[in-house]
Amino acid sequence: MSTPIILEEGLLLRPGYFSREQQELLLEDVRSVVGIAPLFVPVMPKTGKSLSVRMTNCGDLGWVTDREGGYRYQDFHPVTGEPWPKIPQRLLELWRDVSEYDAPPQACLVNFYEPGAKMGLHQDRDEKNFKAPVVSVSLGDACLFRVGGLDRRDSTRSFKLESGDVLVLGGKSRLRYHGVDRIYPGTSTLLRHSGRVNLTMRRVTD
Ligand code: MD3
Ligand code: FE
Repeated sequence: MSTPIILEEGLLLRPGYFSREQQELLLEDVRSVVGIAPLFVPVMPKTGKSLSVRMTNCGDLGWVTDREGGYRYQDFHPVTGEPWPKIPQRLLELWRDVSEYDAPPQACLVNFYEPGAKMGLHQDRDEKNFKAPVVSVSLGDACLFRVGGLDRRDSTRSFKLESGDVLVLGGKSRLRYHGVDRIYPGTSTLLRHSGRVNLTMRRVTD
């Protein structure tokens, strides 16, 4: 199952990597993570504007943002103050299968998109390690994903990401601009309501 498709140099799509049954098990994993580390509303540095996604993390480190502290990784939940839960085994196995990186992921960001939520074009550069790839899993409703180049002004291409799809962003693509333009509500029956969950695993240090 799942023929890798090279979308750009270093940007690999594995459509339907996870079967429906595996997606359901992954979603149970996500629900137990959210039970320990509740979703929070991330807020942009300086402006204090809320992002439209809600998020949480698992792993040794989690990505957080607020008005005062800005974008960063920290080892505790910003609301509960508790350490993040462990990364579920199934996701560690995915990383081992597709990352071609020796060490396990340190951070797994969980983004939850309601219909209408989006993520503006940005680069992922809050990590110290750009040699390790980013591995991402989509669950629930499909989305329109956009990827550009290393300069914000570079041209972009758009792709649909569906439930069970895996993206591997490595090499030159690790620092490409990317974002999520829209969610297509009602395109998946995986979640109880409409919406999309994205899981993104990363190395933060070397
Ligand atoms: C392409 N998340 O959390 S995941 C993020 O669907 C983020 O929630 C989006 O962008 C989401 O930072 C996209 C796929 C992804 C992640 C990192 C990338 C694509 C990428 C880095 C470089 C190029
Ligand atoms: Fe990103």
